[in-house]
Amino acid sequence: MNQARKLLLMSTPVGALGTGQGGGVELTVQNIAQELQQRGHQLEVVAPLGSCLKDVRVKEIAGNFQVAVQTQSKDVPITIPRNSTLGNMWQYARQVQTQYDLLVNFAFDWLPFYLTPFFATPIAHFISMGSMTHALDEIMEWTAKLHPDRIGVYTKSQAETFAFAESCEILSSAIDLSLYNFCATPGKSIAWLGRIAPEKALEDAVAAANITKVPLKIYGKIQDREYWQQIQQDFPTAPIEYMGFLNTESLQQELGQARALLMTPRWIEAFGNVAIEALACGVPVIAYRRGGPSEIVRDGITGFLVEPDSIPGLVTAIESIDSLSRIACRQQAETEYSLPALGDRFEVWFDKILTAH
Ligand code: HBI
Repeated sequence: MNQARKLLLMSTPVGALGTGQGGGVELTVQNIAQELQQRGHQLEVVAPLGSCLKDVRVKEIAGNFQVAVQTQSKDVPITIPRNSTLGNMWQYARQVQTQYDLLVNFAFDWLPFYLTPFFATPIAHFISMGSMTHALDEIMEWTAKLHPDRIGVYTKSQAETFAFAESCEILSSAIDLSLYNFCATPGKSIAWLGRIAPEKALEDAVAAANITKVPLKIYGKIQDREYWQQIQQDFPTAPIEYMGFLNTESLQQELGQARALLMTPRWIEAFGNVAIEALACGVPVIAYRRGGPSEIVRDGITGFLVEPDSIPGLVTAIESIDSLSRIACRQQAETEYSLPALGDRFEVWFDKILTAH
């Protein structure tokens, strides 16, 4: 970007940033804010009360959170609670908008899209998931038609879940690689990492461990307790161990010991941050050829892409994973998923918007 910009970043309104409630996009906001500030842009992040970001100014806004959209069905109407955090965030944005060159919305919610033409300052939207509900699809499509260059996504397969895929800017994702250490020699086990919930299909990874008898270490929050109980009942003798939800420091320490990371998404994962966390530690990724991970893994080089929902496919991949170079995994993370690489992609996007505006 040829000049420093003044940017107002509008957070997801489903929870306070820094608590993990915001899910994957929380990491994206932290990383992009840190990187853009590093490059001399002035920015402020508007986020729910209780939010905190490392080295970034946060304007905290009180109110009641939005319901997480992935808990809703496709035909739900738009709901906004009384004293809405989302509504309060955009009241504040309206008042301060003239102090900024660009507003960047990270909420997967109806209001910011609807407000886009009502604001004098241009609003760019980073969409953090694939298509979720009809009402949201409709307002996002309407916004994409009005301003074709204003929608950013993680991956092509995520964009293709929307009718406006062609007008999406593919921004991919990144992590702070300085927090992840390369591990050249793994232990005996493989790893699975993520929210323990049906859309993540942990049962397939457990089934593969049950067949190969390779120990499987499981990391992440138990989001759906019955689902987790059911898996343990269905596979009483599988060599699995639940390791809990670890912070980045201890997670990368453990993850680096894995011979491979298994990713078994049943839904179209918009990106799959856990894949680049594994690559950063030198761990090859075995993933279903579905959604974000299928655009991250270099098949046969930094992991294997498997026929979706095929447990025999997972088994075959596990049995040949030791043939891959762990250095190649770290190198892919450094080339494509570093914070500078992410900052470059966002600056190109912002330049396109601001020169067209
Ligand atoms: N739900 N309503 C709503 N709004 C969001 O911004 C949102 C969400 N669910 C999940 C989510 N954001 C993030 O965790 C995504 O990164 C998945």
